[in-house]
Amino acid sequence: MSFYVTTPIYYVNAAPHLGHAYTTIAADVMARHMRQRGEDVFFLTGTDEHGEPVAQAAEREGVTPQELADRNAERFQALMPRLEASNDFFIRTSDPRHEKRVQEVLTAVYEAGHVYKGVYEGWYCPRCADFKTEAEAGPDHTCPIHGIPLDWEREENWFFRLSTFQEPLEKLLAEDSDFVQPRERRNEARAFVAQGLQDISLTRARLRWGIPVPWDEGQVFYVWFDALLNYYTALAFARDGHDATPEFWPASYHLIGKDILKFHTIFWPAMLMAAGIELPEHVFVHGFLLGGDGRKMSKSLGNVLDPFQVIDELGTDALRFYLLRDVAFGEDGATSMDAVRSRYETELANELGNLASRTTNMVRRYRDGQVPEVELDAALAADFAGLSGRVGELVGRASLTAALEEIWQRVRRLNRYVEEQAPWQLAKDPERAADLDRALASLAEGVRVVGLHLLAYMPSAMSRLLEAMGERGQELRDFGAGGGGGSVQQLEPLFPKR
Ligand code: ME8
Repeated sequence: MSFYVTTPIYYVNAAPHLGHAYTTIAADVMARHMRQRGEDVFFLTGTDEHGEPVAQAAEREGVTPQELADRNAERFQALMPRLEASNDFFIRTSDPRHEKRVQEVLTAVYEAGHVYKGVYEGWYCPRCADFKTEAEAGPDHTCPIHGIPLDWEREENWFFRLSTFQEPLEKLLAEDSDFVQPRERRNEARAFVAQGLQDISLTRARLRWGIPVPWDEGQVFYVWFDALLNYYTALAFARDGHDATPEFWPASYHLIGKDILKFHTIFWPAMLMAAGIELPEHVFVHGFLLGGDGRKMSKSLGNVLDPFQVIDELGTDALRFYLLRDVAFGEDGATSMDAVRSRYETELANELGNLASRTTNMVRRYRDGQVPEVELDAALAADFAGLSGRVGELVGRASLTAALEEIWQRVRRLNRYVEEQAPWQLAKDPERAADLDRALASLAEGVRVVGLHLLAYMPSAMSRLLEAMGERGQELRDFGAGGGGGSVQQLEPLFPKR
């Protein structure tokens, strides 16, 4: 089976920030988890380089749009290894291979009769690159997202007949559909369609920084269609020497923030229908990370959590864990350095870190590093029953916080098990050697299973743990399915106290 997951492609008009790291980490957890399940995975991220947001930022900085794109795309590319993102490709929309394919797809849409020439007149936000309806515009015709005055635009350009997809979209977003998740977001998309869809601009006449329209060279494509198509075009050239589209299209999951819901849940499927291309399976819309004060993150408010500070101080695993643990994936949530430090100490260092070091230390001290090959504790096994199926089901529908909670309950269970069994007491009594064997073997097995399930969330620390625990493979498995035995090595603290 194949699994194809994407992040939005990020605008190169600004430097990478926590919001970008967030969606990337979430997609990475899904990709890594699916690889552990033996799926053939493709994970795509990249940068959105055309359109007004970039052209205007370049002008402000006195450089060409391509120079700005090159400079900032590099910063986004450099972000990926720092997050331990295992993306299979990084697409840049100024890549000529993308441009050519966008022209091909949109020409097919034009030839199929879904495009006509008209005059656009209305409000436009150059930072969103979005045409706003009266209902969407903020007070005094300002952008509800950026707060800047909207521009009144009037230009002749080519229109996409979005209105003809009213019914197919209603069907796509119907009550029983899971195309858009979570359900509240699906309802938001439905409400937008229910207002009645209007045709939208497919091209821009005044802008130069974009992909030329093949049938009207004076115009460029509206940046959103150029950008959305990245999910499809990339597959054609991401793998050297062959077109991976047949293997991976349709995409399994597009992960996006709620700011770009309209584009992904309405414009995108309509455009694909017009082009005769199969629709992606799911769009998962996550919430917004907010400042520590619960307000929108903003540099001027000084409430922005800096992902690089977290990485430098506590490591990438801590950042990844924190973001998916502290804010329920799908909802909005406040973030702060204090909250990261607190999760690090209470959960990573005290709960997981201590469990790992106690387990390795005890197997080494009492059994010379050899995990006894004996029957495992039935009560503990019962508390682990069905874990991998449950976690798989949750991660499979992007419920990443709920899946992490399932795993964490087992971390806590293992800590209680250590206290209940008190192996240090058993070790004093030679007659209880069999009990000690069973306790140590069960504990080692529990730690291995927990480590395997946490590997997608914290790849570095969990690889170290699994290696020290003598776990050979990375496939997800249930408690007791690993064969047991094996040897355990010394483990440096996974999450050292700071
Ligand atoms: O919109 N909380 O790019 P962009 C959570 N180029 N996620 C956040 C966030 C926050 N505070 N801020 C940003 C664009 N994000 C277009 C996309 S896709 C075909 C084109 C994340 O650089 C979230 O995923 O503004 C959001 O949707 C995305 O960054 C917007 O990134």
